[in-house]
Amino acid sequence: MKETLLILGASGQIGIELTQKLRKIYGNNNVIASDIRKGNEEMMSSGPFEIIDATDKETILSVIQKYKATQIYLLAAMLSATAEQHPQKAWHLNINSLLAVLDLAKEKHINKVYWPSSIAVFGPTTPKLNTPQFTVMEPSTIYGISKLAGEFWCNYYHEKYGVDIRSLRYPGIISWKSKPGGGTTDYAVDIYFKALEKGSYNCFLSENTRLPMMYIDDALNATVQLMQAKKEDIKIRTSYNLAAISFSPKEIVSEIKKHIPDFKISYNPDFRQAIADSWPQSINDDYARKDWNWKHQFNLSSMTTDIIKNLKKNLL
Ligand code: AKB
Repeated sequence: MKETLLILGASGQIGIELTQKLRKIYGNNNVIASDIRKGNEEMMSSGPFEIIDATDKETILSVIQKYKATQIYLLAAMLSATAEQHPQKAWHLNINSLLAVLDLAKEKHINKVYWPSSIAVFGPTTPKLNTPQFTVMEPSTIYGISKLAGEFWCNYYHEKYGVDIRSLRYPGIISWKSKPGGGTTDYAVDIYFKALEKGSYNCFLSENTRLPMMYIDDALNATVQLMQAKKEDIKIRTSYNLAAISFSPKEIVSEIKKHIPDFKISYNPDFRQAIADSWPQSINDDYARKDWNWKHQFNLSSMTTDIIKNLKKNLL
């Protein structure tokens, strides 16, 4: 069956790169990018683009019908740090977009849905090391609360209405083509840009704050692999734990110094420190590895080498 994919929130950090990857796999005209604002030059010129508010079910339906879309990737969301400043708006966007899409799947307008969850579903009472798939979940951020509620909406729609919804609990995603906005793990992207542009970085987390992270290439591969897996191999319909690497600001700094020996770092923790302190340090993703053969490729050292090589080409 020919698949046509609609991406909601395509102009965000993951959307920009996922859209290009999916266009390579499924063909440019079979991947409809959309966002509340225009995409970048490459996205707008390489395939169809529509302006969509991801909470507006009627507009989503009209675009599904226009292109005969069969699947939705819902990436629109307000991330942890911004959500703490705008709790009501964050809840509205994160939950109502999901409910709109789940309803469209229930009504059989589309046959498959991808929706990312996050390590933010865990909270201060969760075991911090090698955090299991099934464990205590008492998130203290509005972003985490919305993702946890969203996971159970996904599971409910799967159990009650047979909706084929698939989800991953992303750790912090590190990319160099596109920057994140409003997350707690964003420092690990900014630090590379600032290292090359200024030779120094003022970090908003303390030096020993360890968090689960992943290079964008691994995150994109995991997403495609999950969506292409056989239905019967997807055993978890809340969201899968997903892991690659864990590191602290201090560890990323020592890796960057191997390439830029004069790099200078200062630490000025702000309100994001409390968010980071409530999250796990490392994640156990055995279920993803067992159910659909997930494997990551990049460690801190190979990721740093790849990012610095690419940023040198593109920034300098
Ligand atoms: C954030 O920091 O809010 C996100 C996430 C871990 O989901 N990157």
